[in-house]
Amino acid sequence: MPIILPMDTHAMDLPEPRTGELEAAPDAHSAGRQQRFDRKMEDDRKIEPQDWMPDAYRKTLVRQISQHAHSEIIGMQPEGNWISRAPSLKRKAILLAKVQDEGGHGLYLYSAAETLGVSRDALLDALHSGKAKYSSIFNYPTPTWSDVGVIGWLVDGAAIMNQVPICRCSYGPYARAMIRICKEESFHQRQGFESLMTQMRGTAAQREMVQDAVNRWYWPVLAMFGPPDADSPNSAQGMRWGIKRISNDDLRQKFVDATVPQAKILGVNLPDADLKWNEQRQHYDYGAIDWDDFWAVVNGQGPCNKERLATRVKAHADGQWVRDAALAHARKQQARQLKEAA
Ligand code: BYC
Repeated sequence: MPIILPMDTHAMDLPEPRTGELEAAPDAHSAGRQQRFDRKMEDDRKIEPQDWMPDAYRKTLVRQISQHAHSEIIGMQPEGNWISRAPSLKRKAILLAKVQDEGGHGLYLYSAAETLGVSRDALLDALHSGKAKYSSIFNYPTPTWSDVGVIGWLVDGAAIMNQVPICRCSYGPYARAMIRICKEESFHQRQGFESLMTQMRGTAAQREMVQDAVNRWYWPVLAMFGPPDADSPNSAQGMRWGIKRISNDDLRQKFVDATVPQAKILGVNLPDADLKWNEQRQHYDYGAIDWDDFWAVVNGQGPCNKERLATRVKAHADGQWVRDAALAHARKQQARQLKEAA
């Protein structure tokens, strides 16, 4: 993936260096920058785009924020599929707004990634060529209206669990983007739950439809938190850098603990025969996740990977005229302003 790194702008937020510092050997200078960065990490202070940061920190953030942005815009598809078939005007308006919110989240996140010196075009190229990852969860189909409610309840519920801690991420632009995103995700989760509650108060066929959707989404949602901590290559460093605050397994456990009582209120069964309260741990025990299935989906073999990517590439190509028109308009305006100023 072509990443354009900005020049070192550390000096921009520092007082003029003293002569001694100017004459210091380059390695002493880099050690000083590293020390200042490490001190910020220890003090739990934010890193901002103009601050010096190690290359590996920058690359990790570009990886995570861009994957997150891609997930948001690909995530518009499974539900977008139902906008024209929503059962009422009210549900249609809610769904339209939700899918637009997801698009908006993608835009804040691409902007946050751009502050790290990578261009949006390069990020989108990586997505469209299949090089970049996006969340496994969006490669599953949405055959019924209940799938839309279950995405709101479980997928957005898992997203909030994962994303609230990112509001405290050490990188300022990512942390700030997450605050608004989490508020919106929280609303999405509630609307999903409310839609399912309505369906559960309906006919036996509607209740069956909800249960069937829960059966299909529950395990992929648990896997969505990422591999077990012991098999998570990026976790340890991500935690040291304050990018990741809570581990994959701990978030998964928090999610299971929060979901069980909600499932009871809804009146649905979670499809896990091993799900049981553990008095000693004060948590629910849960069954084994099929990690082979998870990796197959991550690596392109899920039920909808090809369709999701093809739809995304087509939407980008179909939107070319809009980008061209916006650019032409901006150029015209700029030329007019220059003429007026002359
Ligand atoms: N799917 O070492 P690990 C949303 C990859 S949007 C695919 O634990 P890390 C929503 C991982 O990238 C949901 N790949 O990594 C939108 C890594 O591969 P690379 C997206 C996954 O980064 C619309 C490898 O596995 N949320 O919620 O420490 C509507 C090893 O993993 C997945 C975010 O992106 C997966 N599920 O932890 C509704 C949140 N899991 O990159 C909802 C921000 C892992 O080394 N991201 N992988 O090749 C994160 O919090 C972290 O990046 C993750 C992974 C927890 C996802």
